[in-house]
Amino acid sequence: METSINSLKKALKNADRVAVLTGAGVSAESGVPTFRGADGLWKNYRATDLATPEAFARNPELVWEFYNWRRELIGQKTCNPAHRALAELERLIPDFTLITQNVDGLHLLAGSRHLLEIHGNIWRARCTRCGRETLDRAPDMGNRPTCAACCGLLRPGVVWFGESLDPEILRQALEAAERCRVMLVVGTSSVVQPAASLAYTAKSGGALLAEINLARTPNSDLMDIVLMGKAGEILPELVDGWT
Ligand code: BV8
Ligand code: ZN
Repeated sequence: METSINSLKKALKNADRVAVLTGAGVSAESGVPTFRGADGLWKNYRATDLATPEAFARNPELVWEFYNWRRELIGQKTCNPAHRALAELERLIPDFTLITQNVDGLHLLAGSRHLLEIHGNIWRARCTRCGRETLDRAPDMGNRPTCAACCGLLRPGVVWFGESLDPEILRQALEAAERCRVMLVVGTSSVVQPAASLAYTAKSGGALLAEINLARTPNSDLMDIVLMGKAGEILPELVDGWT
């Protein structure tokens, strides 16, 4: 009897174009807190107070305190077998696109290159006056960091709730979802839009859909294959013994 993981492995091997959507669950085994799980960030903090443009306009120091705390925490974490397996998959598949909602930068550290960070990156900061963007791995940016070029107030280089995603990045993500033959949806609760709709885009493009998660999600019924378990255990199994 063919197991689900073997049929997914076969589908991946026969696919010339693959797209993967990841969420906080792929960084969970690195010790990066997720958003909506038991110890999720949004359990202890109100996203509307900390991850919206209104919150930043109201109290930029508080928002920077939140992001400096997360930079301090994430800065001590390294990538885990899930990140590394996805970097390996990129090397094995001719046309591979990794679309991530995560802002922790761990996919880049693991070696992923065909990467779309659709919610931005916590290590980037953008000037609210001249738009200049910098990459800075210092854990603490201070609570009112300013632009070296124009002294404008810097903001975290992430996409907040109520903000549109970068149109070019979103276009590339939609194109990858439309064209792929297989889409993996890994470690996301599939509640945040428009990311969660990428699975529908792939489905309507005729792709085989597989979900890897500890629990079912609102998109589980859309999937051809649902693998329940840890991303850090299932993804390496998919690439083991590939050739
Ligand atoms: C926008 C960056 C246009 C900041 C984030 C349509 C319908 C309904 C609502 C909306 C809609 N369109 C827009 C909205 C509003 C909103 C939205 O989707 N709200 C939801 C919550 C209802 N969307 C937006 O505002 C987006 N903008 O659409 O622009 C627009 C413009 C103006 C007005 C309206 C619309 C922007 C969304 C981006 C927000 N920014 N992050 C920061 O991080 O600080 S979102 C945040 O959630 C993170 O990026 C995170 O990645 C993302 C999604 O969460 P997940 O990654 O899924 O994490 P979560 O904790 O939820 O789940 C973890 C999963 O992993 C779980 O399923 C768990 O079981 C699993 N897991 C855990 N451990 C493991 C595991 N799986 C495997 N292995 C493990 N070991
Ligand atoms: Zn500036």
